[in-house]
Amino acid sequence: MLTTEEIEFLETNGYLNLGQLLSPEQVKQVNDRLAELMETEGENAGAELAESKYIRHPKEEGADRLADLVNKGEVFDVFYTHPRVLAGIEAVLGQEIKLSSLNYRAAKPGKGHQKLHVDWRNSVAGGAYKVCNSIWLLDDFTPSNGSTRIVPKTHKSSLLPDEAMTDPNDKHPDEIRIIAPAGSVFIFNSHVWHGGTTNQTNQDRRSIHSYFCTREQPQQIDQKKYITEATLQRIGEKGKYILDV
Ligand SMILES: O=C(O)CCC(=O)C(=O)O
Repeated sequence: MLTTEEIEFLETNGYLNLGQLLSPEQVKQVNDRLAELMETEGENAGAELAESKYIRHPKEEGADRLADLVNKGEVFDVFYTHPRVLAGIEAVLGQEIKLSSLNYRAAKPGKGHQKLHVDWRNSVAGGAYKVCNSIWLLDDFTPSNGSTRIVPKTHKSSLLPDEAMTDPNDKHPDEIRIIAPAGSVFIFNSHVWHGGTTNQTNQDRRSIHSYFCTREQPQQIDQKKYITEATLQRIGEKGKYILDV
């Protein structure tokens, strides 16, 4: 599913561009469904994150969030079953993986900046990685619309950004941006230093994070708690395994 060069690139740099895995029609379908959900959930959008013990910052001023997309439409099944994505996650975490959460994040105009961070409490310089993300671009990511920043190779650092930088809000000299057309998917090792940037345009910058963990970890969203009969009927044994339901 991944070439040797792709696996090596991911291992060395902590991220990998998997290319455009969604067609323009799929991107539109997904965006239409997300807009519908934002409308119907209103103030409650992202509420499942607040119910989780395993999310440190359930609310983010300046970003729209939706959570538990697993149970909000068939259109989201691909986000945790795509073979190239699973191969990328397995290249980082090993074979024993499961979905931790499937969430929407849109950086609002004028907002979206985050300090550089990792999604784990400490550095795991030895390479026993615990968590790995895939970010699905639902708009073209450009230098000005809040594209994600990553500091390549820092998944191997023994320091976290808070420890290594005077101010992790600052631009890092080695940081790169995820710049690619809508429909593209990037794997990033969640132990690599990364963060959102300010969206300087007047339109939302939309994405879905399909976030995985090793099998012994608790999930950010307890999939057993939220799983619906409709999802169970649809996703087959492989889907159930990935969700751990
Ligand atoms: O959406 C992005 O650009 C990155 C978001 C992120 O790193 C986070 O929410 O922890």
